[in-house]
Amino acid sequence: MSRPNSDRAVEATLAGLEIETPSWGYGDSGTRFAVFQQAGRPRDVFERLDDAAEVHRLTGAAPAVALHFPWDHVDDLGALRAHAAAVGLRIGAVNPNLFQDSAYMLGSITHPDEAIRAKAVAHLLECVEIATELGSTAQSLWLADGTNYAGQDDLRARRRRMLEALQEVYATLPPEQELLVEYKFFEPGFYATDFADWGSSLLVCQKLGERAKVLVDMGHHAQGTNIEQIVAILDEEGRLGGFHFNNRKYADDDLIVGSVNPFELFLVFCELTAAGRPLPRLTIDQSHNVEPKVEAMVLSVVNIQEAYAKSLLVDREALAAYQADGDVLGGHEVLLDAFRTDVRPLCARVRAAKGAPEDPVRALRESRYAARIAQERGGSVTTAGGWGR
Ligand code: LRH
Ligand code: MN
Repeated sequence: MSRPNSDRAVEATLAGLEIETPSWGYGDSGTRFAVFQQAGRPRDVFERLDDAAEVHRLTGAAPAVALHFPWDHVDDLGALRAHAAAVGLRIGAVNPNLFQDSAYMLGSITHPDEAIRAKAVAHLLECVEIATELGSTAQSLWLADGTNYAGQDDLRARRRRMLEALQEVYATLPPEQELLVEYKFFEPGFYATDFADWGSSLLVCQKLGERAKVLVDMGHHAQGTNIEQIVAILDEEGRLGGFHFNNRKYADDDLIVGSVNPFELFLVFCELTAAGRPLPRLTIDQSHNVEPKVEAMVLSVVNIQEAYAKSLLVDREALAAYQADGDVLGGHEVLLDAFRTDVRPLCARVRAAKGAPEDPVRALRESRYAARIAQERGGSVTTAGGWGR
């Protein structure tokens, strides 16, 4: 099958790929059963930025870091912003945290108690300030809000409370910031989740304003959900604000993006590149419970680079022609042709042109970065967290 886009054109487009890695992907993470600490784990947000800078050095495609507050809290935000710049990074989306404070057991901005809602709004307003000081242009909001039993709360009243609170926050959003609303179909809510699906997020975004958009986390859908179709719909509505890339086999597993279903990731990028519009904010959101964290992040960026490169190889004219002819498998085979193309040499050339190693994972292993930071950062590793501890 012919190649519509020359490799040179694909390389030029691929060189523009910019991914945000999550500060929390470098630190301790685990399941409700245990959190296994790893040697060399970053001791603070500055060292998390150092690890993120190493991922950018090795891939040439990860120039930003998403932060989470209060996990990344520091007294001197100026020093944090300066450190990011010093290691060649910028601050990506700011993620508020309304899911750990005990006050939010029954909800945050959906809580029946007005005082609790006011506390939650205060945190959201603080995060808007933090983003301004850090030069961040996005609030990335995920609410754990939900209920566990039918009748536990009035589902409509919760939605009204949520909307009222978000309207108050949106009204303070400086023009350079957007609000990304992430949904998740369950957990920690096991009966109802207030932002359970793309529709519930989209409807609220449309009520808030133009700079409110939906964030799609790959692990937040029921089994069998067609995520690339959701991408197409949100993109057509101009409300596709961003992604949290990861992969799952069962639930919100937060595994390495593309490690379970690389074809799905490719199809998501086929939709992202279908309209020729600029890509939305692309953020990785993973928890590396047993795998080496920096290597996991490097492999994740490589998997995204390759999925994007393959989507840029799709013969769009042939695809449209087969679709117009009702040729059921013609279009599918056009996609398979691009998906089955080995884009590793192309991606290696793009990296080399940006001064990054052609094979980032091998370069990381040969650099013995993990051994060096384990040496430098010392620190005993104990099994922390989890039930009964
Ligand atoms: C919730 C979520 C959300 C983050 C958290 C770390 O499952 O995807 O995006 O705040 O993980
Ligand atoms: Mn997420």
